[in-house]
Amino acid sequence: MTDKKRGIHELYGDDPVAADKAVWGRQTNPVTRRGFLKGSGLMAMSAAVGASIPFAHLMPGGLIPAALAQSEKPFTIPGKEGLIVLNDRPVNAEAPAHLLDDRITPAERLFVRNNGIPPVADNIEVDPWELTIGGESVEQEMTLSVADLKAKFRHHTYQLQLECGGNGRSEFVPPASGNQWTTGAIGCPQWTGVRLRDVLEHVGIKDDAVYVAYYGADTHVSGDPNKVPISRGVPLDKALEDESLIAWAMNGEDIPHMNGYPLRLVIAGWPGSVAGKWLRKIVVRNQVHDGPKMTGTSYRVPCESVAPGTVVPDEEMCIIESMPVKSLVTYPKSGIEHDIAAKLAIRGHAWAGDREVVEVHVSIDFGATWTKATLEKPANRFAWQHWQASVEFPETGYYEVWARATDDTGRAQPMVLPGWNPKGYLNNACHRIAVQAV
Ligand SMILES: Nc1nc2c(c(=O)[nH]1)N[C@H]1C(S)=C(S)[C@@H](COP(=O)(O)O)O[C@H]1N2
Ligand SMILES: [Mo]
Repeated sequence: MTDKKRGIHELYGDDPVAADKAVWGRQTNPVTRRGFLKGSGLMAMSAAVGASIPFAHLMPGGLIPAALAQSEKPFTIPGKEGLIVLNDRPVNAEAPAHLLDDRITPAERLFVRNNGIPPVADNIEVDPWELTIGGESVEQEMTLSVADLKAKFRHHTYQLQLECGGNGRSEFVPPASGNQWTTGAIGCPQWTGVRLRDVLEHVGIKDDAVYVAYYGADTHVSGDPNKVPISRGVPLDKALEDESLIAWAMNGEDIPHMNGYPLRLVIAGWPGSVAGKWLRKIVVRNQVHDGPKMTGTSYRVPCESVAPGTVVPDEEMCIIESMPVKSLVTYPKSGIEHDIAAKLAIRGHAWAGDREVVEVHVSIDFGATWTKATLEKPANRFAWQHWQASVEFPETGYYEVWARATDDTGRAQPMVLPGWNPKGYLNNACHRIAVQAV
């Protein structure tokens, strides 16, 4: 063992993402054959070849393992073709920006963020699937089947954005541990279900209720049945909004297994981590919920901004609420060649958590000048908004197209990385794509 390799084990122990970064550089790359050209994560590579790689530290960066070069098997999650797999235990996969071009995100392109091991797909039966509503602030605990939910309450369909709080994490310096999301942990499908509010009113909640949280059917990666991978919640006001749903359908079909089949919460505009998948239990609390990933540094940022790398005491960390204003360029794909004689049509989406986006601008000169894009209204509150613009390149050469959205409070996306925080949340820096004008 070289000193470097030994050091990595001592430093990072069982944290595969941190170890990957140390061995292979900042970016944990996709588990695709193409990804290996760029040097994939050590854990992911081991999983892909089916064994640990003792001499991994001697492998040239970017080498395609022969086992894979000879295999025809693509490394994809069934039903999620095209997504870039960041990690496989638990499974985490994101969409490259150009695959998010649809106005309504198709099931295939919706990212997957698992904190634990999902219930086995073949063992899930919808009929006996039950949801219990309990906690110290319900009048009386109640259990409802999916059929009860469908029969007893009015159905609602909304297009709602879902974005992981850690989307964009890969850019933070000093780096933050966790999934190294680039820009693809966002999607905006259409969800159908019943209002959380209607169900809570039916069950009856006490006057002291302040928080509503979830438990899912997934299990802890350690295999310990007494451990819960994640259980988060939102203040009562957010839970009672019209668009806060207990959903059984996405884009008119069953929710995909990896996205929470057969039942999940959708609470839009806040970190995706409040939207419980494989929903088994809802608890109404008389205090801020204290489940796993609600406390410490999880889904929290320093209440006051800090210098990069600062160690922040837990009591100075605040729970993330609305996600910040953000946008994506979804067409064209980054890296294209474009004929200088023609204008280039560009488009994408913009969103701002609980708020609305009022303007999107684009720049082809590294932010020196900006052109206003055409921006549509959202399909409904908490849906992303589509924008388009057209640009002309003055001469041949390398350009970047930058997009910048502004919300209805006047806040715009920063052009460089926003406030550093220990876990790398809320990176809403402008999205950039490369264009070669030829
Ligand atoms: N039961 C359960 N719910 C969960 C999670 C999980 O690991 N288990 N992950 C959360 C996180 S961190 C995010 S960002 C979203 C991701 O939803 P998706 O995988 O459908 O994209 O689900 C949330 N709900
Ligand atoms: Mo997340």
